Amino acid sequence: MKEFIMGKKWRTEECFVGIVGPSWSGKTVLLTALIDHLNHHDALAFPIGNQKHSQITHFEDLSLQIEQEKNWPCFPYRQYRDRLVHRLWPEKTCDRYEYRCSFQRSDWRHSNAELRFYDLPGERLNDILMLYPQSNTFLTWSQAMFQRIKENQELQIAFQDFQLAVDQNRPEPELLLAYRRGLARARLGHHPYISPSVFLLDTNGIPCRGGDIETSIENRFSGLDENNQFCPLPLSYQQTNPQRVEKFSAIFNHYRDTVVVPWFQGFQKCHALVILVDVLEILAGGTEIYNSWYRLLEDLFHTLHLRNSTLDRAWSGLTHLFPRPLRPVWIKRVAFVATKIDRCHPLDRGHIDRLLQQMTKKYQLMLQKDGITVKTFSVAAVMGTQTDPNRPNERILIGSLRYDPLGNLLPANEKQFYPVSEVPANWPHRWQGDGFSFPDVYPEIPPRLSAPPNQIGLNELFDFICWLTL
Ligand SMILES: Nc1nc2c(ncn2[C@@H]2O[C@H](COP(=O)(O)OP(=O)(O)OP(=O)(O)O)[C@@H](O)[C@H]2O)c(=O)[nH]1
Ligand SMILES: [Mg+2]
Repeated sequence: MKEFIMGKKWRTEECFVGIVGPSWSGKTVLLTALIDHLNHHDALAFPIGNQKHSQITHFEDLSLQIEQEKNWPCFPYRQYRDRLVHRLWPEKTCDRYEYRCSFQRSDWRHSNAELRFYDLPGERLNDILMLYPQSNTFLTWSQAMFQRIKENQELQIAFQDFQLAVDQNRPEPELLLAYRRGLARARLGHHPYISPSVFLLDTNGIPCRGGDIETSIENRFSGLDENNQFCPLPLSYQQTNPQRVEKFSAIFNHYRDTVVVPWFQGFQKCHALVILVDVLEILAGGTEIYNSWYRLLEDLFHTLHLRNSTLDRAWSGLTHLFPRPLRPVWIKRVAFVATKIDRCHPLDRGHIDRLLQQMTKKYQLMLQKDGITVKTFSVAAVMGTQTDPNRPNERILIGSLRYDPLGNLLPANEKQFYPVSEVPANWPHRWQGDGFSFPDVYPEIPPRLSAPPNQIGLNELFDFICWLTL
């Protein structure tokens, strides 16, 4: 009885966490590794709390609750962990997912914690303009899309046939085909704003494949299906072709409400946002890729409702007075996270945080001004590399490379020594991606179920998002 009373926690600290980032930024791997560490907590491998020796106990997977609610599908953590054991990264995410768990912390005397995580396919971020109040109708979205194309030389080239088809008021099938070809060119050039994002990943989870334009557009639609496609149209169309505008508006509204709004609503309920920035991928991509990520961050902050008034702040102290379902929720913490830092040499890992700081400074200041706590982290959720103990000062790593120099997939073979680039201390003003190389490697995790993967920085990120009462 005494034990029962001593072990009883009187309050539940809830924290809903949205993990956001473009496709391939490392969201699913990060969440899989984090859950594994919480589930099998070892204070030495995953030090948390002020003294860095707090312990997580009474971990409970609450997937059953999610299944019963039938709202979001449940994040398949165990399946992803098993893939990692077999040296396969998790599959790319094709649906939205939720994971829910509860646990106690030895440094929390009176509360236990309930955490909910939300993971999405990164492609859906491309539709973010559809949520922004200034571009959430068909005509305003169209205007915003044309503006984005106008501002970027490469996009202008990608969409020049489409622009011509619009100017010549071509029939609808020609217009849609020209737009799909533009989307395919933008995809091959790794540009964002491939919207509607179902062109890249349809609602059945089938991704766009193909290394050339014609294969990329095969069986791909600029909308939910062949009969429900739309493309941006200029304002002048309202006078010259009102029926087409009306038709596309109806299709756009349906798409926005069924594909885009539901994920947004999930994120709107979050207390913390984890925004992933693949700094090494950006370095290896060049200035264009940096600019795309930068614009995406801008759009994200324009769209999400953040706590931004004195009244909001006053409310935040009173939320515990409300019954749980009625508690007001807003984002209180934002973590900017550079991922996959095991792909560069330990000598340079300090520079990654510096680059992340430089890239996100504007948004950090904006968030802090709104009373939101912000921090940057450099994380390797699952280590795939080691350093050469005999050459600690040379930029040589040991790992099992996934691709040969021609881009052909290699089997998960023996490890090899390979060179990596030096990470600069500051972002260059202009650079070509081919000057940097941080090769993709196969993952390494212990097959034993209670042994989570080696990580860097994930524990600090967890402490930041979990420390709700501050
Ligand atoms: N070395 C290393 N590679 C990683 C790590 N995390 C992710 N990766 C690599 O990045 C790829 C994408 O990771 P995911 O977690 O699937 O990316 P995502 O953001 O969920 O992507 P979508 O599901 O497409 O939105 C993986 O297949 C790995 O190749 C990491 O911690 N270390
Ligand atoms: Mg994913």
